[in-house]
Amino acid sequence: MARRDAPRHWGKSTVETACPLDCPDSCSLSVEVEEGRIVSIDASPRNPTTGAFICAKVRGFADRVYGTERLQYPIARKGPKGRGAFERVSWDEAIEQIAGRIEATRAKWGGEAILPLSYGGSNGFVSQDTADAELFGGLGASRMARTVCAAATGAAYEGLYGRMPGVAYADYVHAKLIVIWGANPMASGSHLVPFVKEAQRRGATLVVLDPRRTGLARTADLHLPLRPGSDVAVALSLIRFLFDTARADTAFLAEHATGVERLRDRARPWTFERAAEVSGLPPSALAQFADLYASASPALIRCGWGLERNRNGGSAVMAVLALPAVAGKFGVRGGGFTMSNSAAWGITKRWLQTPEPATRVINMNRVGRALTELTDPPIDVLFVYNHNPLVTLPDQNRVLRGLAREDLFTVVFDQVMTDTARFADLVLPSTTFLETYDIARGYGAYSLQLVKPVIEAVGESRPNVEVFAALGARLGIEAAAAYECEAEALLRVASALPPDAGAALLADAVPVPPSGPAPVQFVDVFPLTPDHRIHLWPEGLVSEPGAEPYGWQPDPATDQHPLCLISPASEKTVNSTLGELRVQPASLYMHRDDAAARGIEDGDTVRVFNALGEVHCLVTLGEAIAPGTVSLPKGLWTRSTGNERVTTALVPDTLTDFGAGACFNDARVEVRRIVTADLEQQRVSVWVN
Ligand SMILES: Nc1nc2c(c(=O)[nH]1)N[C@H]1C(S)=C(S)[C@@H](COP(=O)(O)OP(=O)(O)OC[C@H]3O[C@@H](n4cnc5c(=O)[nH]c(N)nc54)[C@H](O)[C@@H]3O)O[C@H]1N2
Ligand SMILES: Nc1nc2c(c(=O)[nH]1)N[C@H]1C(S)=C(S)[C@@H](COP(=O)(O)OP(=O)(O)OC[C@H]3O[C@@H](n4cnc5c(=O)[nH]c(N)nc54)[C@H](O)[C@@H]3O)O[C@H]1N2
Ligand SMILES: [Mo]
Repeated sequence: MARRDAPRHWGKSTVETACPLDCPDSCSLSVEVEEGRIVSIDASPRNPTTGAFICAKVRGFADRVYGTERLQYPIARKGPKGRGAFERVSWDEAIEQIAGRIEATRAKWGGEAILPLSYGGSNGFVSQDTADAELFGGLGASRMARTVCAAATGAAYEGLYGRMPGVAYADYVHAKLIVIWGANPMASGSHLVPFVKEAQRRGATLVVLDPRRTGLARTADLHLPLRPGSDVAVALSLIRFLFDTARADTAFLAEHATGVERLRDRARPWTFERAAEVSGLPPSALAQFADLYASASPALIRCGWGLERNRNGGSAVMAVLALPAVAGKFGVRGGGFTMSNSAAWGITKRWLQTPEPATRVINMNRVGRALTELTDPPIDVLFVYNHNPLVTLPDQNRVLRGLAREDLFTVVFDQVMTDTARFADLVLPSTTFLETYDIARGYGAYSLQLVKPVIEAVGESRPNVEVFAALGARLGIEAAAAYECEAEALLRVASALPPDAGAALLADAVPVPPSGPAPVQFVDVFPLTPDHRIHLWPEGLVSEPGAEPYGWQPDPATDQHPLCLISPASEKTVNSTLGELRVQPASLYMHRDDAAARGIEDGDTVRVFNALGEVHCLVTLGEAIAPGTVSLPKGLWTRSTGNERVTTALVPDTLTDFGAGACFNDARVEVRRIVTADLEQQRVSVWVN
């Protein structure tokens, strides 16, 4: 196998690269290297949107690169599954073992008994969907529906607008009203924040819809702490108001939209009073919001992902994205909306040679079921990469039962010894983005950038393409074997990008998307639907049985489990990436009144539970959350709690109304104080045996 040309930096040098981690911003980075080691990582002024600062996570990323948990060489399981005992093997032995098992599995069950399990949110275009896709496609493996995130938002956005590009961060300064709806940019995409603050300095009004009083909510003119899952009701009550008070832009709708009457019908029952009942907000606050939105121009909505992660997620996003159309907010700089800008580059994976096989598709939100229930054929080989399913997928206990199967052959390919890796038969060490080439694309900020190796690969870690190419060579899958090294993979991908973008990237410049750096919606960009109109009643979406656009399904709370548990992004990790560096034990955030009703005090150890599982953790009390809602971060590692379970142990594997997405925020729980305090004493080994 060809090894990549690692750069050698003698003495001190600064390397310009970019961050591919799963975040809307995708920062440019300047990395200082001395004697081949990373000395510092900071913002690079190359990219004006992210040039002033970067997050603490990436500034400290060298702690992962050189950390004690970093995987240095391949290891093979010794002893029972999940026990965590491994012994070192060579790369050749590891490749041989995997290939041998894949051949045996295919002979016995056929290719569908192999399941590649990846998500790749923190991967660019080189380290995901290149040699890996060719390999698993060529093997006729089961396919993965990558629905853990942005499935409902994606369905709604695609359905209404064909993913028309959104308002650029820099244009937020022109808005007179900014609505931050189900997003927490201070944690999850911080380069939007300075533009929002500048708009506020220039007199803009800020409205935040979030069950938590987030950093931006604290500075907002109006904070609406709605009940999670009630956004569709709130947005439809505004739409009803706009039509009923003749403030809907009927001329714009007639020219640019279809399905107007059907939307109006769905909005009709949603008076402010009814939306108030469902959302827990006062009707007067809804009326105030509606009036602010109808009156202001330019008015801008930043739609996030918090509102999608429940049974009504698709309809909620449809209703929120319909608002600027109904209210006639497009056509001015600083007006309209931003959702995900990932489609703005028009990139399709043209570099792939193997057509996707027509094999069965497994929804990743139900991997626990796939591993424990499928028989025709069962999953016999599981190949996990670019993903940490044991902590990030719904219904952790079911995923755990699947991973604990002694007969399942599991490969985990990662940078560090994750919770998932503990259940592997073989663990393979991968490079980080500071050791490889990749192409990073922002999905908030408009950026597409080259990621470059800054240091040599640590230990025996290898980039994804090399490993999948080696397996391809061994298994006779030519299209995978053709990726000789990652530099070659980079050229292959870059030459299949839209020509301007590919050329700019290879010249190490920062390309501009086809729609320009700051498009005005309905001036520079129009819906990418076939007829270039807004489909307010989107047809043909993947929907759960019985789901209709702008539908509302009641809250799943019960008397036994009345509290709504949400699990937003935290400043400490990117999903579970960097969770190994978390030092504080996890803490549930709870409203003081909910705690008082249960005799819980600040700093207590609590049991958060429902029918699916339980989590033991600390509790922090305050008033920065709607009563009835509690919050525990996503992306925790099992060591951060007292019983080796994380938030996902409480999350049902039900699906969103549209897009078959995850319902992380449909977890309903009860919370009780654990009397014998002390997290450490609670730490019992509950994995297996
Ligand atoms: N630091 C950091 N940054 C990240 C990530 C990370 O893990 N850490 N993750 C990245 C990824 S993968 C993604 S998808 C994005 C997500 O970025 P965001 O869209 O910001 O997503 P969340 O943090 O899930 O939720 C945002 C807010 O929605 C609120 N919320 C929860 N339920 C509801 C609801 O039903 N309605 C409304 N209106 N609000 C609700 C939460 O309280 C939270 O403050 O962030 C990315 N950026
Ligand atoms: N409770 C709860 N859980 C959630 C959510 C929630 O709202 N609530 N939201 C979810 C969301 S928004 C998302 S996007 C998912 C994401 O969930 P995951 O896809 O599991 O993302 P990460 O936890 O970051 O895990 C990615 C793993 O890939 C590894 N990796 C990174 N680069 C490479 C590489 O080049 N090669 C290899 N081989 N490995 C690499 C990293 O080290 C890391 O362990 O989590 C979801 N989980
Ligand atoms: Mo995500």
